[in-house]
Amino acid sequence: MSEAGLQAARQKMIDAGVSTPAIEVFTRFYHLLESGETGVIREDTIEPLLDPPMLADVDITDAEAREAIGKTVIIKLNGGLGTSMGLDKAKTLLPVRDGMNFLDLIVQQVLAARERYDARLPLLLMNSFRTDEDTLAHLARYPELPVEDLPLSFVQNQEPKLRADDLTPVEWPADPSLEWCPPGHGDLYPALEGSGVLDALLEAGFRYACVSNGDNLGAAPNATIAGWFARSGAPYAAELCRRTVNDKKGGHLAIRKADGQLILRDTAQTAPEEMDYFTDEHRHPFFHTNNLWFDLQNLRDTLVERNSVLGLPLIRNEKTVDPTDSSSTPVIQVESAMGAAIEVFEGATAICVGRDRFLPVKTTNELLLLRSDVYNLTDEGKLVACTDTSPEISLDSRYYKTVQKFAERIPQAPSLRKATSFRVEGDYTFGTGVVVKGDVTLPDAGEASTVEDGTRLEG
Ligand code: UPG
Repeated sequence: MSEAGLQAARQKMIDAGVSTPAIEVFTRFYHLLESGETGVIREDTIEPLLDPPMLADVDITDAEAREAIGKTVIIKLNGGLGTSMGLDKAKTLLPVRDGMNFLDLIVQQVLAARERYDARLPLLLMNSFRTDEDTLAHLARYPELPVEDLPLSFVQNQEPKLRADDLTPVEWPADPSLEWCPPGHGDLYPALEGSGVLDALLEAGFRYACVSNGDNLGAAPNATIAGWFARSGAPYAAELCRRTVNDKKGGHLAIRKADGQLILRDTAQTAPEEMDYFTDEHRHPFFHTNNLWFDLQNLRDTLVERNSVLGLPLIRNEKTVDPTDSSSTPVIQVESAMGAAIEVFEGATAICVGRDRFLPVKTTNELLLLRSDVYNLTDEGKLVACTDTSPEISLDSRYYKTVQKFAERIPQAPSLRKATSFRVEGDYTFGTGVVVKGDVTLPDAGEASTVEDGTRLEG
């Protein structure tokens, strides 16, 4: 039955024009799924990673840094739609500061680094079929951005969602587009290869890639890390940050007991009853930022040697075919994380960087912080924190979860520089010039209320 399922899925991908590397990667995952593999990494099979090298200890000459950044390409993951914030287009099109969105700030960072280091430094976006058009339309306002003949984007693959009961490709005539899903950001490697971009970069003389999430404005081009990576000779490196009590989401690296291999464990690979270990910042003190470096030549050699299949661990994602309808057909989406490549490159390493390299926007809580005076925007497009610790923000998800509701109620961010925590419970609309100091909670008044212009909230 499932052999027929695999053939049907492969045929569906061939008919849709999906590239051969992506079909081969999918096929391997399909076999793993069939064999009962869940992808879960148990706590008793790993040791915590406790002593990664520190960026602060790195001593690189200016010449080394310049040489390495001169051979680097910046890649941003931009396939996601920001659905958790109610968006139906690329999250990077969302305005962040002074009328500029994530893309504008990313471009500003890249152009500034080009000038500072006299580097070619191409910017490449990994888009999905949903984000490519809008993103490229926006980038058209930067005619100076393209480098030589390199494209500004490549589009990631799509794969069939599989029926949970018999692993055949699901059929959903009501909306056939829902029969497909993106294979997660582990698709970066087959997408780079299948699109021809990997070869184009090597031909143009580039050697290193720095990849990061499009919604992480902290991951600006960094010549010191490029220099460290080049000097290390490692095929691959992950940037980590020291964890705080608020860092509950995202993955962490660990050492596999069986063979001493450094591996990534993401949330989706953790059993629900072991989430307490996963989120314990004392047990696993560093988290994985998803800022990665790899050697393009080594990647290409490895892909050729392994017939396009890197062999990343499987992430088995159980959903329903229509994510908005929990009674629709249950499906399995086979996915992988790009950071899991740490276990497939021999000699892969990691480095602990400053918190300034990790400024993700997953929720409107984080968007509020970036829009506030906690951060200064430099003319190189970087957001620099002007406080030692950021206030903890918690906006009532009933009224602020989607960007639309959030923007209606908080058109201008209050001053949060002197705040330690800011909780909003209930439906408040904020005027201009509001200042928050100390620990402030606005309790649910049971009705829509207004915080008048210039109000000082002190706790
Ligand atoms: N994305 C794609 N294509 C996909 C899936 C995601 O481009 O098929 C993009 C998405 O737009 C976003 C980025 O990938 O910019 C990251 O995705 P997201 O879902 O926000 O993060 P997670 O996959 O949950 O976690 C990643 C790493 C994890 C790390 C965390 C840091 O897997 O190890 O701790 O990022 O934010």
